[in-house]
Amino acid sequence: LEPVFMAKGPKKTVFEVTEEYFNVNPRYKSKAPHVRSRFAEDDEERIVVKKTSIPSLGECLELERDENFSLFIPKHRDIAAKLIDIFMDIPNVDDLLSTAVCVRDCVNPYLFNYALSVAMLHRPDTQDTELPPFITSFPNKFVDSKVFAKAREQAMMNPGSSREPIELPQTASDLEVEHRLAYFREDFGINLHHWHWHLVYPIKATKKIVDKDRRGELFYYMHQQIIARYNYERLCNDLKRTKKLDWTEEIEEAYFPKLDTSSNSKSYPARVVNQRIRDLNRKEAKQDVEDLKRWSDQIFAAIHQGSVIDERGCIINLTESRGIDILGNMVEPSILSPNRALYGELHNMGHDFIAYIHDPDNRHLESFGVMGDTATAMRDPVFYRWHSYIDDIFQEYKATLPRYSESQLNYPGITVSEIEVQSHRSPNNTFNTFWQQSEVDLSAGMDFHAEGSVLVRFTHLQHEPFTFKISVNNQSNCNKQGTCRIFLAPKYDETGKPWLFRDQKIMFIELDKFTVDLKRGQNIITRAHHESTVTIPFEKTFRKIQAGGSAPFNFCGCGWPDHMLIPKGTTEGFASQLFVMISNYEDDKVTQDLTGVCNDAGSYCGIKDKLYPDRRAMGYPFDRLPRKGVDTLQEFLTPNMKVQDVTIKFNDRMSAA
Ligand code: CUO
Repeated sequence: LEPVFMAKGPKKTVFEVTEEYFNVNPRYKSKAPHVRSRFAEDDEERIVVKKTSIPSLGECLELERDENFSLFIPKHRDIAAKLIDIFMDIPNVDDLLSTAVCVRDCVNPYLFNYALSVAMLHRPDTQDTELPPFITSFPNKFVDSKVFAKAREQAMMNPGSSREPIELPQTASDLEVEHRLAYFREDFGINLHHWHWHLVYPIKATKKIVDKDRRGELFYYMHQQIIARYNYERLCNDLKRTKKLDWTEEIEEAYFPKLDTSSNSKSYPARVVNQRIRDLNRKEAKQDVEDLKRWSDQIFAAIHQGSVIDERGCIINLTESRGIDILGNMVEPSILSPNRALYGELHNMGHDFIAYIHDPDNRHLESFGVMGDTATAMRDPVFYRWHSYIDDIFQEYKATLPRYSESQLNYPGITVSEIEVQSHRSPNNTFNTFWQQSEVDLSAGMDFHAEGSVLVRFTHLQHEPFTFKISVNNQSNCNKQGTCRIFLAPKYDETGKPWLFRDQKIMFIELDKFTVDLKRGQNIITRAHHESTVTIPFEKTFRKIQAGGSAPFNFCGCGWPDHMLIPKGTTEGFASQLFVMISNYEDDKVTQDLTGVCNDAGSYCGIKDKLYPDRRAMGYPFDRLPRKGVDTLQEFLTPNMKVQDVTIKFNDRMSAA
């Protein structure tokens, strides 16, 4: 029996079980003498599975161990919520471990990992225990299945000794233009971020776990930023922005995942070109396509009325401050939706319809495709088409809000006079990108005994280190504080024309946001890329399990990967606009104690158990239509903002990490 989570480091962990354990897990009974014989070794950590630790699992056992698990399937969510509750209710860590050992051996492994991970993120007594990166637990959800055959072969031929890294095969062909974006969609760090985000913000669990500050708004904003980033990359690759999905039409884009759903080597189903979603009639998911129309009609009606109707028939106004949060929870929806009967399951069921497009009535006995899983959904081009549709709903709502007046944007007395990007070895105002090769050890997630490491070498985008240098003049009579907001957008649209502000505003990607002290007179602010509150560093994305880990890493697993902070650009240099704004801290400030809390990537992930660290609407100042008479970015600017033309230059070379 392999360890559940290596909570105490890389020492081998064994479990002592009682007769009751075999009542729950009878399939191990025949192996009992073998299991017990391992208890004698000195250097092993021993965990006793107590009789009292065997919970009543009920419906948690209904999901077969070899099935795939999806947060978008209501039944799976219900089971997960139940298992999260079981883990949350256990009084102490020893008992949690003991129960986890027992549960692990009889429930579906993805369900187990998800529920235990959510519980460990939210239990006060497991805050210092690291979760292993999901990619090392379930590499099959990230890595081409060919790699595992090679790893097995290597392990047999070369047991225990140092092995050559296995090269991740290319999954892009020149014939399919969508493959130009494979480096983004299949990036390990991006998919890990998305999986982790949904772990931190579950759709269903106890209210205490789900009801985080501005959760619905963050669902909107984090996914809006993903779409903005994807569209940016598309323009860099000579492609148009992604088209929002019209579910009544065929989906032009195909997707072939080349992943296995589990260690039993069943492939993730593919989607060929020109498929259309159809009514679902499966045991785990029954829904008519027509329901999407019904739900979206109700949602749009609510947006235009400026209010929603809750389950008791009460009217709740979509106010300027709270409206987007209500709408986010309602469109997703999470259990915080004000009325699931009326507004339905729009976004989640959209994932399901697409995920089952190849077998909507289960006649072929096929499981769901990558869109059914938050760890894999971002690999598929249709993810961005579906989320563009979802984002359009939020943009429709944002267009109903009062526009920011000049006084809501300006910071009197504060002028941003100059901004500059300083990179090593290149002219100022240039971001440099290139390919980099890195390695990750996936031995922990192998289903065979992989003594030693199983290194996989993969290629990812990377940018040169850079620093922002921002000159700010404080002409007021006092020292001041401000929030420095840094965004980047393409300078031209796909036809090469300058943008209208109303279109460019949703193309801005956030690069950083931080508080600054401004003394009277001239101030120079310098800020390095690795300080960004959008990202987590490469090492954290792929962090190793440290012996006796003490830092509260769990929440920090959420964050855009630093290596994808800057879009790819082009070899000639991709014209972009860097935007910097200093807003009045008095209007942004959120007073709370953040000592000892991980707040690496607050912009897209929030801060655990704390308020979102910025009082403004997420995406401010680009989240609303501009004031009357403003058609261009230049016209939008107030003295506390500045735009600088910059270039993103891609160097088509390969560098080792
Ligand atoms: Cu993150 Cu649709 O919500 O994938």
